[in-house]
Amino acid sequence: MLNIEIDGLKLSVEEGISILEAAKKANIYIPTLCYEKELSVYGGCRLCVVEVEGEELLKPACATSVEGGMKIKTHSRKVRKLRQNLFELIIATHNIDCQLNCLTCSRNRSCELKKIAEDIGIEKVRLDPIRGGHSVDNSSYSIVREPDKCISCNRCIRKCEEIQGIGIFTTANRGPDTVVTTFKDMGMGNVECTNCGQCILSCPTGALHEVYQKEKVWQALENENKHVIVQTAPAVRVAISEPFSAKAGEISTGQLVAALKRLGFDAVFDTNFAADLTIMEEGTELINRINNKETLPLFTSCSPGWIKFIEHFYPQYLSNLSSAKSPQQMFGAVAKNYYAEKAGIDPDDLVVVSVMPCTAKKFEAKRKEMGSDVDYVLTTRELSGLIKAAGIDFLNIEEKEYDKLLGVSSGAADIFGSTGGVMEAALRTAYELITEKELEKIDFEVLRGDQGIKKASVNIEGFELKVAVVHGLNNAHKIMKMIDEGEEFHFVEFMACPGGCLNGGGQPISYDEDVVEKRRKAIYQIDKNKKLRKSHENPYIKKLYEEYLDKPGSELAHRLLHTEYIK
Ligand code: HC1
Repeated sequence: MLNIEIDGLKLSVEEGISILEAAKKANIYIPTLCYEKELSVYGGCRLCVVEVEGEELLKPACATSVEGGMKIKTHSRKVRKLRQNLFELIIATHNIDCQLNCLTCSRNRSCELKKIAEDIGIEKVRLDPIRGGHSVDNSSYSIVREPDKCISCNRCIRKCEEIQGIGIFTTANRGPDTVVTTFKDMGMGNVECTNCGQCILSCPTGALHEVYQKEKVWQALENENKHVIVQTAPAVRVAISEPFSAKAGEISTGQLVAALKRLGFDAVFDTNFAADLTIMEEGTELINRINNKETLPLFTSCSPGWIKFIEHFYPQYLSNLSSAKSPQQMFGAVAKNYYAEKAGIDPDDLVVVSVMPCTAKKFEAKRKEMGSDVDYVLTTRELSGLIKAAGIDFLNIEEKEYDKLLGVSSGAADIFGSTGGVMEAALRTAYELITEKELEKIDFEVLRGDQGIKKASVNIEGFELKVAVVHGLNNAHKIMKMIDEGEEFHFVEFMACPGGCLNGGGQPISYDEDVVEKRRKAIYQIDKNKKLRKSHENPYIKKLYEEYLDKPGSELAHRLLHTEYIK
């Protein structure tokens, strides 16, 4: 341990950590725009400069390691002046129109520039803008890029490369003309982007945001000739209250349903119902593949970012993907067929809206393999905008329950929202379907938590089922290498986003570093609180098979609920 002093506080800190980390441990705030805990240190914005006694030049706190005896000042006059000057330069290379267009910017409530301007006491920006005029990149179904709002903090570049193992972003030009772009400026829709939206979560400004479908949903709700229904993904219920100033990890299922009803949806259903259905179809596929000695390992197919990733980088493994559509798309197919028939609605008059924590779901709904079963996809963030626009007091609204037919789900479906959840849900069902015995311990702790690759072996009547759980696409590269080198698995769960959908690119932007862990705890709590915890015990799933689909893997189930991905 090293003894240092920060702002007069005597501290004992570990060797090798940065001044920024040491200050953080002592609850001393140092502003920064380019630093992000899980990314490599870039040291580009320089806002974290501090004064170290005996050194003439100020030091970037993120890129300077602590040394024994250091005496550091984080907000001396010299530091404050330089920070303000640096900030003005950053603002000048940011589209200055943000002074005019702030009201309409996607990040007007969560802009890090605005926060830092206040934190460091900026009263006036004295410099004229140095650049602007880059066109908006609208080439993607999921993500919009507005280069004039980019401050070249490099976080999206590092996130995409280091965490997701892809690297679609690069910088072009030099000096004040530096701009973040894609290969040959081709646009995000034309490069190997998986639409995961992790870059949006890292962007400190409004330079990256989802493709909005809010207006289309308002129009559908206002059209009296349309019957508009909505489904909500597992991870939305533990994050939707955050934009209403609730702390992270609140369970808001009842408020979510009530707000959607107040917005005017004709029925409020749950993607979780379709998650239970996915388990029935995917579980059956796994059992068949093992029994018939077909292609293994089976890969889960519900994360559309992962699907795009395997299409781009490992097309030779496409036949390993489960043919089961994702719960979002299964819901759409069941709604446009079974629900429409039961409710006596012409499918052409039925509008299916999804609320997803995910930007890639917008792309998934537009894939030609999916038909037009899901009409519009809103992110959790977009839905919070609709609720605010409707003047709903979200935190105090009286809770409501999902509509029954496609709204009842098991706890196994809830945990789909976390990495490891799909596998745990599948094992709860597969074990009981194969053995016809009750699974005594239904919590598979070994599959939970945020380790990048988790492996387990489950004994099912003498058969050792080897499974793995992977999240974050850089980890997907790693396990694909392990599989290439001959490591044996029967079933692998992949989620594109680190942490799973809880941390999807469409979730509220949070400054709480533990936000994913808090959301995860909440989602496992929902599962624990439920009586119904296994997909195959869901009475409405049984009813769907009895009344309509016949049995898992039936001809009709295949026509509606399965697909094929061809490169
Ligand atoms: Fe997900 Fe899924 S869990 S992919 O992460 O399988 O988005 O929440 O909706 O479809 O159910 C996302 C979450 C979600 C699907 C389910």
